[in-house]
Amino acid sequence: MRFDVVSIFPEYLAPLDLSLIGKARTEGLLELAVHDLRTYTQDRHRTVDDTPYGGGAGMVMKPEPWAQALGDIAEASPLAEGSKPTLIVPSPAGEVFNQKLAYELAEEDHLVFACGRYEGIDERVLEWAQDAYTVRPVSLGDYVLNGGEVAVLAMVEAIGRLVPGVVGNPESLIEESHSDGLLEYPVYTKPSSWRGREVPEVLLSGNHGKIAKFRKELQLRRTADRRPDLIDALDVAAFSKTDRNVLWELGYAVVDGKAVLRPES
Ligand code: JBK
Repeated sequence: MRFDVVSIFPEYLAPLDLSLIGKARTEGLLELAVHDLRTYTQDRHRTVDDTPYGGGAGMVMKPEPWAQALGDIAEASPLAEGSKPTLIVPSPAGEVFNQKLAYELAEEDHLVFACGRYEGIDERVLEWAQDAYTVRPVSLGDYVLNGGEVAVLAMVEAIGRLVPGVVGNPESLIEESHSDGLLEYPVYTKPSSWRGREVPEVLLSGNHGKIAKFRKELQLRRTADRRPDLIDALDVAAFSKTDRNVLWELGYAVVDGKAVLRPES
């Protein structure tokens, strides 16, 4: 898998030299190049922004440096003639990034990330780029960042770790993919008694059936508490009687395979 990242702050991407992703690059599992957008400018001041047509606060990224950068990167793509690299444009106006999209993008062989700063990139760049790229504006979530770089760090890590061989122990990937739409259960390690706090006794019992049941109940409880949106999305028809009973205790009834809050709760 090849990644190209274009940014006016290439040093921002330095963490990608570290840890899991850095090791995968050293081992040749991932190729990653960071390009400084300013090297694609033509003027003495290496200008990348200008004032917005129609008015408004802030500046907009000029189209031509982007066309030069993205044109060069598309030309150098390792993909066969006739298949397009995917251009990911981090933007609060994009589709929301999630694990499903991470899996989908991990199947691609060439991903290019365009990091905007200021109020964003001239919209015509995204239209023009569709000739050479599959263009996808993608958002990390509903909050304001100063630019796309931090979003790219998160997406490259989430996608890169799904590439075969990048995560040393593939068991950890399998466990996540089985996470069935619920938040993870809490974890504990030694000592079993720490500053007056005990590890739940069942986890010391060696009874794997009881442990699995305990963990599933905690998953359901914390999901209902912290992420009720995930409860709404569950396919409860596939749930065991035990899990349905936990949902009932948490105030949900099952209607047409969906968990719905009981009116009286
Ligand atoms: C945001 O990916 N994002 O979520 C993102 C990218 C660039 C600027 C932003 O404010 N939220």
